[in-house]
Amino acid sequence: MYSCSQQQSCQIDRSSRNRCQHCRLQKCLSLGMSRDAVKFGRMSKKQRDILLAEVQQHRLKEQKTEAPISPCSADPQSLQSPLASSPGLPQAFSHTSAAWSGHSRWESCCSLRPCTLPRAPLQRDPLILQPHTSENPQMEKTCFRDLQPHVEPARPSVFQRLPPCQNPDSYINLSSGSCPAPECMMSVGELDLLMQNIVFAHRETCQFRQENLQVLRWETFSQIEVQSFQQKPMDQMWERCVCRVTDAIQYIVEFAKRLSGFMELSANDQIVLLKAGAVELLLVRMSRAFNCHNSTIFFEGKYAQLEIFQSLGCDELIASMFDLCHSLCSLNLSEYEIAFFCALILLDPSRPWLQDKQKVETLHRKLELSFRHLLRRTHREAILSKLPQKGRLLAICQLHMEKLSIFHQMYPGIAWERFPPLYKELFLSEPENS
Ligand code: HC3
Repeated sequence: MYSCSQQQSCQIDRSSRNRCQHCRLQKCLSLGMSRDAVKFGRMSKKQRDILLAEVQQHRLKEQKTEAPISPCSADPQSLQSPLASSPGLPQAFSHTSAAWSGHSRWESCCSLRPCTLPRAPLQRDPLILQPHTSENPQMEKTCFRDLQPHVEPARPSVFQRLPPCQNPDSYINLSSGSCPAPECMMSVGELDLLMQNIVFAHRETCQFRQENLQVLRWETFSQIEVQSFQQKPMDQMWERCVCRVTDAIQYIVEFAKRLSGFMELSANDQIVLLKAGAVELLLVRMSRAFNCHNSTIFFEGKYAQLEIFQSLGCDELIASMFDLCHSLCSLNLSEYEIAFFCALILLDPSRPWLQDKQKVETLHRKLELSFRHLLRRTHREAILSKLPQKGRLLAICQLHMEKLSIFHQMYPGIAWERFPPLYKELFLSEPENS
């Protein structure tokens, strides 16, 4: 605690800054420095290094399961290797900011501040979500910002040579009759390059590494823990789940941003595709974190039985999500296949409100060719007819929207006041979200 011997109005500049600690502190705070920054500023380099090392150690412990978001590795074959973290990515994807501000891992997602997000996809500037970070005050001001693409744009000539070919019932076109063989349209090199892009994008943004999920898959909640979840008030459980879901969707946004061609779409089309595809991708990603032997899903550090979500009042929704996970798990999809399936769902040219449907069609067609090429090489073409149809994913998404709307009617105000901005932006309609 500092005090000022004058009238708390000392001039503070470079030469006089050490004369009055009270006024210096007040000036720092008034200029927007956080108390932590003020404190750290006063530490010696040695003290700061010790503290940073401690925080780093704490972070590593917390990251037991979480996959870092990292730059592309040169090894497309291995999805197993741990990757270094990427300096260019938003802090919300590391837990540094949570650690500094004293929040636990599970609190960090809700540190997103309210912000203005585009309500309608049309007529907006090119904006993409940036999560809030307490370390980067600039980021606090806006949620959607311009972003540079993470990947090289694909060569237009490759796209232009692809003929349109669509089957509305499936994410993958199975009618090979009207579609030329991939090799005729794209070189093997091009097909492989695209495959690498998809796989890297997935690997960098998958949130939890497969091997870590495997290690934890038998760690389930105890009966007492299950009961404690079940006794939680409905609104609290909703808020908690919505925060987790929003966290996962932020990783999906990052996945989209890395997909070749996505950042070259108009802002409108990026938003349309993300709004329409986010939950579908979440469902597919959910299957990675599902243990089909005991029907449990990874939730807040352990594997959760279906009953844990009882107080949400969404039994039918959760049951259909778990059912889908069972179906997907029975296909034994590799990380490559999951990556492709997600990319195909996201870049779906049949989404309503797309401005440049043709561009998305071309991207989708190219993805399809590359996916088929991979499946041919791995002798896995049989899975194509077994992947869930669009209608099944759509039905679950609609159920989610219905349940959200019921919750919103039951607890007017809660969704608006306590749900993260990204979730509101994606799932609450205009009048509710204004
Ligand atoms: C359990 C969960 C669905 C699965 C979500 C997963 C495991 C999906 C894969 C991501 O990489 C990680 C991840 C994070 C959050 C997990 C969700 C939290 C809550 C949700 C339940 C099924 C409840 C959903 C309820 C509601 C109404 C919000 O949709």
